[in-house]
Amino acid sequence: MTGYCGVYRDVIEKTPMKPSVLLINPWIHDFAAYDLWYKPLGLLYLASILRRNGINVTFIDFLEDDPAMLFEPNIHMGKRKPDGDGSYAKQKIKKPLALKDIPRNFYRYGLTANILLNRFKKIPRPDAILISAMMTYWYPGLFDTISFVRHVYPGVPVVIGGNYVSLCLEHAAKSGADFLLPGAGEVSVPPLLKELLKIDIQILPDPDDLDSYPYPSFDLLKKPGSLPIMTSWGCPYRCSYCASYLLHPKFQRRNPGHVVDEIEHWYLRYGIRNFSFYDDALLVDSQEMAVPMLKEIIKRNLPLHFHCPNGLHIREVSEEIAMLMHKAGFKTIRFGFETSNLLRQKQTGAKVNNEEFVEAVKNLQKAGYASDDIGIYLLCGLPGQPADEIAESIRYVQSFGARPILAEYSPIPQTTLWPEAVASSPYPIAEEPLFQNNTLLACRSKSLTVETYQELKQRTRRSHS
Ligand code: B12
Ligand code: SF4
Repeated sequence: MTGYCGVYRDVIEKTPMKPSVLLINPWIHDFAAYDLWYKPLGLLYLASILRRNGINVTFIDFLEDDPAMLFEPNIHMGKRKPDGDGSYAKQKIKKPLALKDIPRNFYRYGLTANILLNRFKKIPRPDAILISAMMTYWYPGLFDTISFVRHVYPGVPVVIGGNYVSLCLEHAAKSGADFLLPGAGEVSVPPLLKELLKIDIQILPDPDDLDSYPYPSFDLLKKPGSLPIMTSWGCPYRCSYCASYLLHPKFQRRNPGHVVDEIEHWYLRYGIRNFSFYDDALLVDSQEMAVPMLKEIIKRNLPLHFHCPNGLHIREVSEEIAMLMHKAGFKTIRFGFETSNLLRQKQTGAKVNNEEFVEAVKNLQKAGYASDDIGIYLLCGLPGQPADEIAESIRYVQSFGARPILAEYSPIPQTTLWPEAVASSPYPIAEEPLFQNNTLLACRSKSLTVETYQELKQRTRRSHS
């Protein structure tokens, strides 16, 4: 715990006429965290739905940038790049006991308690607090956020949701929150708030029709350098290491024209020129979404940059898609290839094979992408995966003139690969989500030593043959 106990008495307690709900994007506690165009999109969708129903919504982003952080003690300031990605401000903190033997520093990413208290002073006392949780192994930042808001607003109900709650419900019971809501917040939050606040919530989106959703409340973000756009939820594939279908059991899409309308809206309203896509399957069945969407962006002549840090489906990259992506302004392109090993491709879900990879890279090069632009994620540290396989995959990707990027395997509860992950790990990954941190390579085989891993990382930086 940090030194914020007791100071909550300063917080102004105003009671507004309308019910008021505070949404919080919590601290991250981790060895490393980099902001790859990340925004708490789920929370901001919830904000719009609540506002539509006359609820007063306030939002505090614990990860926001603030120049006042310069005057806080022991802070490493974050740096933002022109495209909107960048590093968060961070403060070294004590490692959780479970990680005491890991020889790396541990940090709290985000604003200090001092600065946050000033923010809390400026908002009305909420009737309920909703906090979002993303990575399973980020729960210490969430738990600390909960203790913090409990001190600021004793007696106000705290509700948590998001991926951690959906994937580790039992563990989340230790969080100290009053309500745990796994799954889609837009389905679970309205009935709870109706009951808690004794209010009427009637205007709801249809969870089976993404076009019925309001735009996220991006006006709550402080001067965003970039914004995320969702075109779909879920994925039709079932890769054994992935949680997509657990979080969104149905693959659903918006109308591509509506997506471009939204992009244009944020460009015209706030001058946003950088957009990220978080979709799990943006390019799948490209005639349904990617092709019409890209053509429309080009037709409207929007001077924008798009970033896809979350891995696109490389098998979908036809000559047409590659040209359209390049022309529409897709700047950061990352693809999930994972391995060049045929057997592992088949065992983990067969989302792509080597021929499809080679064809797609050729199409991207032809469209004008340089080798360094074509980022290819390779999974590293899967249960039973020998270091040689990763080395061979790096060589393979480089030999076709693309850039390999290692994605360290994070074991995720409830996925198909989970039982094998639990069996292969020397850590109690099922009892302690901290060991699901990708940094730990918790399921790596014997041949993938720390030195070998460092060496493989070095190889990914070498120039391409
Ligand atoms: C965007 C994203 C990223 C980005 C941004 C992260 C960043 N640090 O900048 C990038 C690409 C960089 C990334 C990286 C990684 N990611 Co990632 N990422 C995602 C992704 C695709 C989308 C999350 C999202 O915003 N969804 C959209 C919004 C609308 O949904 P949402 O916020 O979840 O909100 C909904 C519900 O959760 C709920 N809800 C949300 N908040 C609240 C609050 C309340 C109170 C309630 C009731 C409900 C609720 O309602 C919302 C609406 O339905 C998810 C997959 C997914 N489909 O969720 C993976 C995911 C979270 N990532 C995952 C992984 C494995 C990783 C990596 C480890 C991959 C790797 N090996 O390198 C790294 C780790 C990076 C790090 N340390 O930061 C895993 C989870 C791992 C874990 N153990 O938790 C996921 C689930 C991917 C998967 N398919 O398995 N990631
Ligand atoms: S294709 Fe990608 S998003 Fe879909 S299940 Fe596989 S890894 Fe997950």
